Amino acid sequence: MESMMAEQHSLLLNSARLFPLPHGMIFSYGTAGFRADGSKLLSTVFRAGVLAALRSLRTGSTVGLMITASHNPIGDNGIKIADPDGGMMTQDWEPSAEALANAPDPQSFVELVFSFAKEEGISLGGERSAEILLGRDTRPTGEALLQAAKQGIEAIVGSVALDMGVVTTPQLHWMVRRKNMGVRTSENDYFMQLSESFRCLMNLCPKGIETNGSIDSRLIVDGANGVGGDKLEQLKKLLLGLNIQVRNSSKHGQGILNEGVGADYVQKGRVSPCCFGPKDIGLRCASFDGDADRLVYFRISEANSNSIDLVDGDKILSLFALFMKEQLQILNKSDSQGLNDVLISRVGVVQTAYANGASTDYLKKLGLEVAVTPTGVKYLHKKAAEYDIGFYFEANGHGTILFSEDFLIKLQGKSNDLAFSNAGSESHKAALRLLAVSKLINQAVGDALSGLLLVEAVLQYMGWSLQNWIELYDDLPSRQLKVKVADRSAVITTNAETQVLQPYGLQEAIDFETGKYHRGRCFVRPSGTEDIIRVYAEASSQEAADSLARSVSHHVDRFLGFKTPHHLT
Ligand code: G16
Repeated sequence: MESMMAEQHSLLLNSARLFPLPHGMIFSYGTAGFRADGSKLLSTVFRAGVLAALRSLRTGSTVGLMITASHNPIGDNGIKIADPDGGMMTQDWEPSAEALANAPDPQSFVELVFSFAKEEGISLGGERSAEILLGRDTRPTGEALLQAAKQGIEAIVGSVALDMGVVTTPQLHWMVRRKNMGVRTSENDYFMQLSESFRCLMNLCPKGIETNGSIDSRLIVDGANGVGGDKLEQLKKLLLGLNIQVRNSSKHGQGILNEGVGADYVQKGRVSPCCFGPKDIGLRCASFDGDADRLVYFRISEANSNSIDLVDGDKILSLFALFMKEQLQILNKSDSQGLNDVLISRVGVVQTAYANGASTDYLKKLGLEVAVTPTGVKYLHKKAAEYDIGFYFEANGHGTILFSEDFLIKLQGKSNDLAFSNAGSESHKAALRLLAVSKLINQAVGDALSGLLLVEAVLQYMGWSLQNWIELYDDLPSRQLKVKVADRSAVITTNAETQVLQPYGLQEAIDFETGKYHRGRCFVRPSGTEDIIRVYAEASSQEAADSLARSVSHHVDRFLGFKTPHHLT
């Protein structure tokens, strides 16, 4: 045993020496893992590899490591860690992840690893084995970082890294979840599951609507010059009933990842991405981010081809909520006539402070419980998992629908009963639709590919054009700004990030400005993925929202001593 420990110690120390901490850098575990200039991340990714191996040993299950900086510029990179259920790594481990990433030298890193393993009851030295699925997006620093992650994993005796190649973040999370369920995990399995459940939903569309020609089957998708466009090119070959054209896919090789393209650019700036213009007026368009875990829709505006009508995560959520509620009603209506047992379900929606006030009003009018969490999938996902059916979406396009295991078992049972007693009835079809949604929409994390297919299937079911969807409710005018500051950690917030605690006095200034505007709402928070403070403002007119955002940005400048001008994004 002692010699095994000694072997483990020296393997870890020798490997850690190959990845020294860059001078003067401090790494923080942000909204979605570590993120920084890709050339500075070798030690962080190596250490995250070690951490992932420890997580796998601790849970006795496969975990995942995704090398990506998602919506950030191409020069950045980062790492997201997936827990055995496919969700983000448990928040309990974040402080240790940060401590390991910042250990000043190899020796202290190794000491920390051993003491953390002891605290967590993990026995090092080869008694158990760990398995980690690795993936990366298309960034140029990805391959070198992936090798660093592998070396980190292999520095824990008995650990195995399986390289899944260039994948979207949601694909990797999906693979981890499936692996731990003991079912097939290949990319082909992923494509098959999506295409088959999509086909099933399309086949369950009411007859007549399917063929009435009111819905344009054309859809143009901006792939952010990243991995998502490439994967959609593959997936679309398996899809019937959709005419998808992919632009800005990394394989086309012309544009730069996330530069003037992608969901973040489109949603924050409310502008069309590169390669979209007047020729696309009136067409249904969608945009992914760099690792395809965000989805927004848009339409080139008729009045000005540089501006767009945006359909953001809030409206995707509202469309899904409306559809799902209708299916549950159909199902339970037959029950109230005494045909079957009522399928009790606790349905809830989770949003963040960025949710447009009009969307929250709409969801509440649908009779849904709406919860608010801080920004970050890790918070929203956890909350949504408390419901039988939990919807979560951030306005920026991150989101999914979670089904509890218990509910799915009951739903399957009910569908089987109906197939026997009332096959082909509306309630039977509603049960089948709900089951198909649970297979189509990624249960591990928000997924632009599966989200897009569900949007398309729901629009088809409703017989809705993009215009019908846009008219679901009118967004309150809003504006988001970024303010560069010397130290973003100086801003501390509370109440799901809607109130500033520090610096003292900033909240009073925000309240004062907000009070000047009809239906004014404004908050500021430090980004956990970029070195900036984000400012969000909402008001009854666009001019008022812009003006509120600007004046609050000036206060942020004033309080945090920033010298260069902030800019609209
Ligand atoms: C990540 C998180 C999202 C969050 C976004 C922005 O997205 O997964 O939940 O909304 O960062 O966070 P922040 O405002 O703190 O910068 P992504 O797409 O960049 O991985």
